[in-house]
Amino acid sequence: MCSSSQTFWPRILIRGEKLMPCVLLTLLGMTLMESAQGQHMSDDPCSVQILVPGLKGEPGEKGEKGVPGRPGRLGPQGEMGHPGMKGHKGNMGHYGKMGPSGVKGIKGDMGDPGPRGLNGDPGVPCECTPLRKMIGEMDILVAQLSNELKFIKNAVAGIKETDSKVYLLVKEEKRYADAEVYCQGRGGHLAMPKDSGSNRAIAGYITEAGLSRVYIGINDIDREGHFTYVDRSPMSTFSKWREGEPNNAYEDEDCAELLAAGDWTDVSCQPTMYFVCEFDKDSV
Ligand SMILES: [Ca+2]
Ligand SMILES: [Ca+2]
Repeated sequence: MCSSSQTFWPRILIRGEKLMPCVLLTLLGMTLMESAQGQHMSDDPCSVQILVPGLKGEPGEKGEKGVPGRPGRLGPQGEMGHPGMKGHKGNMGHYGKMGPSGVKGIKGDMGDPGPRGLNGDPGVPCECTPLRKMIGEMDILVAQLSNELKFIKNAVAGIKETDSKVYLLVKEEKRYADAEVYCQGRGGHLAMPKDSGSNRAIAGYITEAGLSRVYIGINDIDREGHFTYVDRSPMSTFSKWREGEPNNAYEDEDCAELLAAGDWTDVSCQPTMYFVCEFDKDSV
């Protein structure tokens, strides 16, 4: 087995330089053990290959500075830095799409008149004069018919009659003279009550209509204080003056009104009020 100790050295050297201190320690240990235990070494020289640490030696001299090491691993990501300064304003971008239509605006002022147009073609001569005359006559007829229709409506609405008279309440406010003209235009006069029966009929008429007074056909226009009927017939047997009337108040009362109660009073002829016409039954 001692022959193996002679091949031991080359094998250890092949493993590398790091084994050299161990080999040296081994040789040192062998030397020490050979001096102390020479008998054992001679019996089994191969067993001393076991590396046994020796006593700690004296510190060696400081070696020279080694070569720089390799770069270390990549470090962790750093924190976000502070914002930099504001950059310059960029160039203007492209125009966007057209937006939706807005609300309709307020109508503007009228514009200036345009230029005068060309003259039109000459018209066809027509016989217009007779037509215009006919149209004018028709307008007059329509106006008359309208008045007649109003009169008939009034009559149908509630005409009053006695044995010999027909009374019509006209709900159109007129002055005394105009009221008489109206009644005459229809063949009558303002109402002339010549007895209590007719006076009561007229008074009931205006009461039913909800009125308080109407003109009747009595006046002293021709001679102050001398009352006659509007057809100039004398007041001979019947009168229905209210107590204290006629009084010619303000020296301006020459016409007469009939109150709803049936009494008469003299009043001015100028105020406008409703009135009652009378017609002879023979003429209606
Ligand atoms: Ca009078
Ligand atoms: Ca009076």
